[in-house]
Amino acid sequence: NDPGGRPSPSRLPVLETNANSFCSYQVEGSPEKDGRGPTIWDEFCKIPGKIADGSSGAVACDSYNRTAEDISLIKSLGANCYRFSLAWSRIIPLGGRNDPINQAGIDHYVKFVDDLLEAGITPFITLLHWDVPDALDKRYGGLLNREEFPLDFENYARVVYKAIPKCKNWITFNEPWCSSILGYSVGAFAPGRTSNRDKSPVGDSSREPWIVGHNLLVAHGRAVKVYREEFKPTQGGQIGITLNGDATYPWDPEDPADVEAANRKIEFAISWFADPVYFGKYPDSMRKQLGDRLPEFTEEERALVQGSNDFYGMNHYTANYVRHKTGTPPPEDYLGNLETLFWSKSGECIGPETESPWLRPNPQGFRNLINWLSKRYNYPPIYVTENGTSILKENDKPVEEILEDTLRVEYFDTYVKALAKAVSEDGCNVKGYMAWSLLDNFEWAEGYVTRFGVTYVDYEKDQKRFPKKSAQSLKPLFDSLIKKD
Ligand code: PNW
Repeated sequence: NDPGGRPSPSRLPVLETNANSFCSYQVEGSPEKDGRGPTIWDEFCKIPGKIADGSSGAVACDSYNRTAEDISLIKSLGANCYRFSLAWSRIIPLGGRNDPINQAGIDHYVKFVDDLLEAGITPFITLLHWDVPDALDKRYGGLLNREEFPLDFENYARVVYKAIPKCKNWITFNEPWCSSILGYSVGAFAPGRTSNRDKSPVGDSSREPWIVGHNLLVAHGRAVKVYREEFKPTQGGQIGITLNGDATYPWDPEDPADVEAANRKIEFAISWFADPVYFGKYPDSMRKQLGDRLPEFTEEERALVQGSNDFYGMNHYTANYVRHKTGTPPPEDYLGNLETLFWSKSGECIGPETESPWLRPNPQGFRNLINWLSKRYNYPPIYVTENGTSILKENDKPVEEILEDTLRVEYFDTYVKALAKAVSEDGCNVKGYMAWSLLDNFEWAEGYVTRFGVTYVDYEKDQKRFPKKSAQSLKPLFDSLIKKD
């Protein structure tokens, strides 16, 4: 493939992986073991009313103590790659560049990577999947601090690259949109800041999400620069950022205002981060709507951020119909709501209900969005780093029924086939696919009620794992699609 250019359509020789994805706080448990420091999620879970079932990640899947068992599980499902995140506060418990390094935390992850490689599984490491060390939040406002946060993240990244040279695939951040919007506008995720007076802690949602997004971009740029200058020449790996984003359909495809709103919705979710990474600037639609509430890149920051992806990490779950609105939106309202989202129109529903209020399956949307990204960013290599679904009331069913997760089997079947078409018919450059997720786990504000796993975890009985039907479906699905020479 001509790097950056549109490759000629082919029969999926590109999909290296059938794999699974994970985040430290959602699976590890053991929040104090081996010297781990507290994170903003440990603190957030203590606030009454923040987590649906009043739970936390304190035990979760107990994965910190079951690495051997989990690696055998991954292997038994035929996956050849595993994405997981590190807990920064296990490596530098207080987080900062002048704080002590915790060798026990490093040793744990070094061994985990060694064991994965031994089992023939390629590790993809996410440096930060939302669980910011709490000490940094208390010390200087964490992600809100434009001077300190990027430097501390750069230092942490350097410590990790040095300690784990065998890992060749790095993701700086998972879903900065969620950290910014859910953490500093909606208030549903840690640290939960919001302008909504019915909730606390109180923040300024008219500005904070855009500042946090900006700081995450600059921190990403710094971590990439360090990797490229100090480690890539000898280690030879690749690095990128993972962004989430839903597909959109204009409510009325004949109405240019709806078409524009559908596009703007993607720009506010994805291009907010991807345009600076690929083009060195924020989208015009955002500047127009947010004015000076959206920070400006200094020349130094722009140079750090532009060109900072070796690949595009894509997390994707759902789609929406989008209808435009007019008027001046309140500044605290994160999208400025110049659009309204719908699940159905004229009796036609975008997809079946799931346990997640924000998720309805629509596989055609996946293909459309892969094409949208490929065209806008000139056919970059894409790794799908998360894709999957919850199932309506799955948690209320008897275990035998949970294990027969037909809707999830169908979700993967239709989504992966849509992805295969984006590659073989549309010429998109998708390199790998990772399902979300290997195990049922701590689903953030939804607690343990919502299950995304291809493996059932019995939280009542010692975290025992039982693969669901979907767990067995992925390997045959990929075998049927990947071209063998
Ligand atoms: C992703 N939304 O999060 C995360 O990367 C995972 O940690 C998470 O478990 C998974 O999706 C399933 O939820 C999202 O409200 C959470 O739009 C919420 C939203 C989007 C992504």
